[in-house]
Amino acid sequence: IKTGNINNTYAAMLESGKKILIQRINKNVFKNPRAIMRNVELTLGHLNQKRIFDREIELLKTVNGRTYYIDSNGDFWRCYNFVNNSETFDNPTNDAIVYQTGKAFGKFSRAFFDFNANKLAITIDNFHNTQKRFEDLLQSAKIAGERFILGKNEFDFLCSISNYYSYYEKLEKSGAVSLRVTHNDTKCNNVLIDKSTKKAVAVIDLDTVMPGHIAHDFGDGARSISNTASEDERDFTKVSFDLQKFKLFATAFISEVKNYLTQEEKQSLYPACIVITAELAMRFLTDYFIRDKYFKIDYATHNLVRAKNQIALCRDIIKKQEDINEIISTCLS
Ligand code: GN1
Ligand code: MG
Repeated sequence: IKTGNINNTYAAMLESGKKILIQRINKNVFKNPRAIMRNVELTLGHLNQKRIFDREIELLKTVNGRTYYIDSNGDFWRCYNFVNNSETFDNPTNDAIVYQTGKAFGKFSRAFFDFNANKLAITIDNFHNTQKRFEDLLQSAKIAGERFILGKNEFDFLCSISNYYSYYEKLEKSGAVSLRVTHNDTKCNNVLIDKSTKKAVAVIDLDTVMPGHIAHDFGDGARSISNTASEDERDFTKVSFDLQKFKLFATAFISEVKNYLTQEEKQSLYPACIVITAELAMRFLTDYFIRDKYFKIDYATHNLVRAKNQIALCRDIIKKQEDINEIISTCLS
C-alpha cells in the first residue's frame, strides 16, 4: 500500500482467505515503538468500547499475546484486520466524502472528551510545537549548502509569518485551554470510506494520538481536504484553498464538538489553518535542507516541491481569512 510518508504498509492474504494489514513502524521517526503500541491499544480500546465507528479496527496478536513483533533488525511490525470494501482518498472532490471526513474526525475528538489525555505517552516530542519547528528550520538552513538557494523564497516566506507560530504554546502556558486527546494527523486519507455507502467507517493512523490542541486537528484536516491539488502536485497554480470544501468539512467537524468547546478553543480554530499549513511547509523544507532524513521521497526535490505546495496553500488561506472566519462563526453559532 503506497500511501503514507512514514511507515511501510502491506496488505496480505492469509491461506484462510482472510485479508490483513501488515505494517513496519519507522523507527527513525518513532523512537519508542512500545509507547506507540500502548497508545494505539488504549485508543482502539476506547473507540471500540464506545462503538464510535461502524467498523472496528483491531490489532492482531502474536503467538505470545503481544500486539507487535520485533524482527532480527530490531524493527517493530504489527498487524491489523483489513476493513473490507473501504477506501481512502488523498484529494476527494465528492461533497459527501468531504463532509464524512469532517464528521469522522469530529466524532474522534468527541469520543475522547471524557478520557484523561495524560494516560497517553508523548510519542514524538514537540510534534505540533510550531515555534520549535521554526527553530529547527532556522538551524537546518545553516547546513543546507546549495539547497538553501533553491528553497530561499520559501524560507523567506516562512520567516515573514513567524509571528503566528507561538500562538498555541502561549495559549497553553496561559492556562486558558487544557490539552485533549488529539489525532495529530487528520489528513483526509486517514479516514476509511465505505465503497458502497460513501460513509466514513473508521479513522486510522493512530500513531500520533497524543495530548494536544483540538484546533490542530481541525486545521490539519482543513488544510488537507480543502487543497484543490494533491500534496505532491508540482504545478502550484493548481493549488488553492477551496472554501466550498472547507465549509462542508467545518460544518461536519464543528457540529460534533461545538457543545464541548471552551470560548478560547472556539477562537483558536482559525489560526490553526494557517499554523498547521505553515508548520507542514517548514517540516518539508527542513527535511529538504537536511537532505531528506524524515519523509520518504520519490525524487531529489520532492520535499522542496511539497513545501512549495503547502506555501501556495498557506498564502491562499491568509488571503481568504475573512471568508474562513465567517464560515467558522456560522458553524459555531
Ligand atoms: C506524515 O505518513 P503520513 O502520510 O500518514 C506525517 C504527518 C504529515 C503528513 C503529510 C508521523 O503522515 O505529520 O502531516 O505526512 N506523519 C508523521 O503528508 O510525521
Ligand atoms: Mg497516514
